Amino acid sequence: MGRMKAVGLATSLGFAATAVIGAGALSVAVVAPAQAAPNCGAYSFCLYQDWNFGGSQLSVPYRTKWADLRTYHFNDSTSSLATGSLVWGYLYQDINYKGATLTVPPASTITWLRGIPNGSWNPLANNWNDSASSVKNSCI
Ligand SMILES: [Ca+2]
Repeated sequence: MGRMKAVGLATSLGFAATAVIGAGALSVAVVAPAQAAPNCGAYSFCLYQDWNFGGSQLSVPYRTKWADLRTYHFNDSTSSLATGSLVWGYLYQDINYKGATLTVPPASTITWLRGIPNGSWNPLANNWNDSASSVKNSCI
């Protein structure tokens, strides 16, 4: 779910080259549109199945917490995210708000959670890609 998808849609808006991200022995140049389109409302905390806001979207409403993302078929699936301008988002690595926590301020976007470390000792699972198992929107 966090795998790379087709890259690049030429538009008159141009592109912003973002980063070169190492993937094991390989390095992949990532080019993303200058303006992403998370389609996330001001009060929502939005999770996306694929990087760059692709794939299925799960919108967590304001002041809502979901203890087990398996209920929403979104466990260990989130690869990018966005917060609305009026909310804070909280991701948890394990169900019931356990494990590593990622706090996301209002009006944020993270294009690919693979770049966000979670502190795990395991080098194969030490970032937030495909990791979130519970979530809160503006309530802790
Ligand atoms: Ca998890």
